[in-house]
Amino acid sequence: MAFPASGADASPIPLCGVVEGFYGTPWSHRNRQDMLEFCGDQGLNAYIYAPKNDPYHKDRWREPYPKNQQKKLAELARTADKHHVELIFAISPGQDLHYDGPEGTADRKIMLKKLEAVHDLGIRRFAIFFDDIKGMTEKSSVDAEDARNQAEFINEIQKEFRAAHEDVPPFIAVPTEYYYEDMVAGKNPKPYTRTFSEALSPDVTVLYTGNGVVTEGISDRELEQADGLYGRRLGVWWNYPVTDYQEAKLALGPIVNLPKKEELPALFFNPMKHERLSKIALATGAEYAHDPEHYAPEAAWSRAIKEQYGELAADMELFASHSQRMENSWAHCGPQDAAALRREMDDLWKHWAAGGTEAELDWFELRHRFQAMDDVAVHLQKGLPKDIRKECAPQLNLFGELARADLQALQLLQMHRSGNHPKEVKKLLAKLKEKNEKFTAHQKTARISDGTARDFLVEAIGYVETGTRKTNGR
Ligand code: 14T
Repeated sequence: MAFPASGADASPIPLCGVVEGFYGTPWSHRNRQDMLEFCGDQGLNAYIYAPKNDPYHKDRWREPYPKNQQKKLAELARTADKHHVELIFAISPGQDLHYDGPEGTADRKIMLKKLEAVHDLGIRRFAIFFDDIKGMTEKSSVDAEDARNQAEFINEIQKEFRAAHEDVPPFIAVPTEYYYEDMVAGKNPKPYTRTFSEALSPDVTVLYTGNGVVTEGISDRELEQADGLYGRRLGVWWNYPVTDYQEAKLALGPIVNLPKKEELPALFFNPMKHERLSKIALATGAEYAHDPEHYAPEAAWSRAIKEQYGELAADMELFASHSQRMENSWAHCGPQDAAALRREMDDLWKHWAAGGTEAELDWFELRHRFQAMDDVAVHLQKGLPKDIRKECAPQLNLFGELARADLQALQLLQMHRSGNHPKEVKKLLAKLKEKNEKFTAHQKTARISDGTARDFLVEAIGYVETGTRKTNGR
């Protein structure tokens, strides 16, 4: 859906867009140009340039951009302008910034010079980030003194820089304690957060990521609570569809569970290294931003895929429905993978042991589903534009392989049930166990359909081996 970037129908969230803030391979110049145009089309009005692996953004922040990169940044600024998107330059000096003495004075000068050079390229808004500071791991946490230093640094830089440039709006900041659970001890703010929030100039927009780094959502109540803690309205840095902590998986679902009523001063989505595939979630994020209260994630998601995939939309919907959930020991976000298929699998297991028509119908239903997955994998492999196919090749390949393995697992169940071919059952069982091990071994490269198509194979093997259903904890 296309929204106007300004005017009566514009987003109620004043600054809303993308933060290129992920670890790993940064987007290419072409990716960025393309994303700026996409933001403009979607009515997203801001783009924060903050690639963790751009040395001039973080590790070597003091050094000026080389000529060829200056040229590219200037080009991005022009593209942003053309599409009514505000390009925001972020810098992450935290890991080795000096605050006191001559070194502190020198670093403030260096920072002003660096921002000046970026301003010269046509960029007008700036952000200073203190998240994930190297060296903090030794100290394990930040304290009130760190907070005062950082806040006063931002205040001073902002004051001097804005005094020299009327056209520069207030800064954006990310603190070191940037998620709620890290900001509090019990109900009270920890020393860092208390001092940072009090010392930082009130016109600076602070971004936080919700209760954790990557979480299920932010309710109105939770946002209100975080705002209360900070003594200002916090903006949100939303870590979906980013996948830098588990690159084997693609986050192709909609944005879900953001506040409905509370007003956000700013909202930025951190995407995947896969620029094209990030657009599904980002388009839903744009819909959310334009009407948070009435946002309907699934409908927005279907619309986004229709708009972006045309004739391949139905195929892409099925593939994407199997790749939405991001989860590991500390990250939990996005809708379950293929929830409808999971229900059908549960139906089969409910009926299978007893047999009868119901079990048979469930079996045929599943065969139809797995067959459709196989077809979709073939269609997409043939039909997707090359740049998109490249972004999802391992997962698309796995999708087809899982479908075919699950079809064989259905075959196994049927043969096992009939009792007519014990030898063949044994052979097929061994073959499928081998496949299963292969999928597990390749989990670092590709994951899809977690808890659903990926698990059917495991469940069927378990059933045939033990006569009961292995449920994988479900
Ligand atoms: F600045 C923050 F809001 C933020 O989210 N920082 C990073 C971000 O660059 C990264 O893309 C994102 C997802 O991995 O999470 C933050 O980085 C972390 C944080 C962790 F606690 C990476 C790993 C962690 F264990």
